[in-house]
Amino acid sequence: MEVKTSLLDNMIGVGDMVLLEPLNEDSFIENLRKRFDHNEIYTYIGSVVISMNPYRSLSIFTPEKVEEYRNRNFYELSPHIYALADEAYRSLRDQDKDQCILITGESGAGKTEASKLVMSYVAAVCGRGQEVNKVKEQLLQSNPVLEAFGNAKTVRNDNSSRFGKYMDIEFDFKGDPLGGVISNYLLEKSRVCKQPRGERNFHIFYQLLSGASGDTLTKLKLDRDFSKYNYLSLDSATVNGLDDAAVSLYVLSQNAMQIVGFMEDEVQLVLELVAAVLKLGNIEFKPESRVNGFDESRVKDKNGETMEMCELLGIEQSVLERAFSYRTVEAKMEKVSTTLNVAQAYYARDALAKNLYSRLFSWLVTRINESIKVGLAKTRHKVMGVLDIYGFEIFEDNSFEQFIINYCNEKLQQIFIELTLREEQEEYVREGIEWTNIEYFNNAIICDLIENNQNGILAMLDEECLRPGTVTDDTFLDKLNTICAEHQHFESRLSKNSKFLTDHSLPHSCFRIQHYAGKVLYRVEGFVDKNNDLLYRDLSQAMYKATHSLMRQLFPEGNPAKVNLKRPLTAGFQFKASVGGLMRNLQTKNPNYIRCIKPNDKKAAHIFTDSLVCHQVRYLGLMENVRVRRAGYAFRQPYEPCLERYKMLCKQTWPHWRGPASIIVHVDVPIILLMPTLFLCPQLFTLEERRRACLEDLATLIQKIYRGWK
Ligand code: AD9
Ligand code: MG
Repeated sequence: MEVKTSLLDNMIGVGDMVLLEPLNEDSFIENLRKRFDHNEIYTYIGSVVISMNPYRSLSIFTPEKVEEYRNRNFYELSPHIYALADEAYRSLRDQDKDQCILITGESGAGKTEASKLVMSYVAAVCGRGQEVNKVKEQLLQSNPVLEAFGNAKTVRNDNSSRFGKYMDIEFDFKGDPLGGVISNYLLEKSRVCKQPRGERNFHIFYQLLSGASGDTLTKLKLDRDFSKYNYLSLDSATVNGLDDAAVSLYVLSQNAMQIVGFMEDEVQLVLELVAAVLKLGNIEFKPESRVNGFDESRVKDKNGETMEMCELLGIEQSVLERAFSYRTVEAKMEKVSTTLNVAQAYYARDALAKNLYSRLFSWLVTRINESIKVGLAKTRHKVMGVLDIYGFEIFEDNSFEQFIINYCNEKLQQIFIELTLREEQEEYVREGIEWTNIEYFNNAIICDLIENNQNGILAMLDEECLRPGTVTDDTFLDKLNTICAEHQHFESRLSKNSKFLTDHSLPHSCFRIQHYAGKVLYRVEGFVDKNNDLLYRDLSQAMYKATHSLMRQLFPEGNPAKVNLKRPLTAGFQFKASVGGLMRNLQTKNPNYIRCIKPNDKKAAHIFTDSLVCHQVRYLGLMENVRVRRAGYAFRQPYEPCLERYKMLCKQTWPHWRGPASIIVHVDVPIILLMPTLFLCPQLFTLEERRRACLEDLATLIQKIYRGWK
């Protein structure tokens, strides 16, 4: 039988880890490897899909494949991401259950590609018609726009998402898409000014310089030569053929912007701001002779970059230059101006570039949402959420950005644990099924270490940022040392004030967290600053004076009529709040999991590194996932839909059964719920096969009757 061979075939390994015999870590990895070697990149653990990154294009994503998986049951065909997408879409359409697709895995494991495959599958199988097709196109084309502005080449991934993205796609009662809403999470804006070795700035900068026409570049006062721009790292700008593709990628993102609904003049405004960021990076400062004993700096406009930037944005050069030389603090009714020295001026310049770019990115998301949002409708929409967030990162040097990214991954792992390991076991106990608990590592303690409102790391960072007096990254670390020293997942050097012994082998100014996915050493340098995310008001006011309409819009706090003395929320606080909101949203939906695994560290096809895969299998908790699934009931359905699906197979239930579904399911039909997993697959397949045969008989009968009528 086709079904059985696809899931049980020994040559290519088993399609569902639940059926693996014997089950241990070695056989698990061996099974993944066997399948990977046979181009079978997908494997199930029950309803969870493990996806191995093939690092090459496979011919399994064709329109024919889409047709093959359409309207088929999850276990009928070989494991495929389409099967998960189909199952989620049909539950949404037919059972009115909101769905979310949770895609996790480390950087480069294939999350973004997986999210695009899910979206394109759903787009292919849901309704047709001019209006519906337009909505689909817009939803799909939002991807290249956001990738151009929010992705970059890193050492881990040539197209690494440097922002988190969650997209709710909304459907009407028939299952036709109506539109969507995108939420974005903290863009890694430090990349705008500085990139780690071997990495690049966001794609758009390179796409624009190499892809735009000479005419466009002249209008934007830009030069095609990357090396002219301080913000574009040179060592990696020409690596891996990425820039060769920049011309076509530029065209692609330009087209995508049009499809998504950007007007021509809006695209121009956006590109002017991208150009302004590059120009900002080239502004230099020189010390001015001391006035009144204070250090001062002046803009050194040796090559006319400042002037050009001011022309692009419609800002008076003297206004911008003044904003780079002074800092005004407003307190109560008083205004105090202090001069900036050269280092402070560079700091202000970079803060402006980072803010400008990240606000532009958020504006793009808002603008896309305006295009794709669903018009007013009285009925409730069905929703499918797709989450594609930056993957877990461990670098040699980890900073605030990695801390935030890894915190987010901890939260996702927590949801996975809650829903697949903890709740599943609790369900068995609730149902009165004999059950021996399966041990697993619950990362709730690490989430708490980071996010606890009283003494979590983020709360302490905020406390330090808001404390009057001299605050430095080291005073923050001191604070962490005294409070976290007892926490088993936290390691740091012994603090002066602390009586707790901690790891003396750690470098200075670092702390280490034992994350669910491994130990990560964080360097505190920049934590306070990045969390504060301050932009001197002089600069926002200067930006607000621009005649460039989008620029003004991005710096509303620069409006002198709206002086707000309240301190802006810290970056950590905002992130924690938005991740909290996201988790609450996800918990209201039926989750579908895709666990992505990276087969090697070389970004290469055909290489499967056991140790690397093993590490991911461990921290993703996949072994525990199989054990729970195996010891329990791999294929489950609530009584009613189960009865509905199979009642045709049984005289007593067909066509009507008026008693409670649970009784008939238990008693009359050899049904899934009572069967232990290992016996279950053949059982399920038999049921499915009998059902299909029954439907075929019915179809033949109808045809006969129809012919008879004719
Ligand atoms: V990160 O956390 O954003 O840095 P992702 O999103 O997990 O990471 P991504 O989807 O960007 O990784 O995949 C990395 C690269 O692997 C892609 O650019 C492709 O070159 C390659 N990849 C991933 N999945 C597939 C696939 N199904 N088929 C072919 C793939 N190539
Ligand atoms: Mg990604």
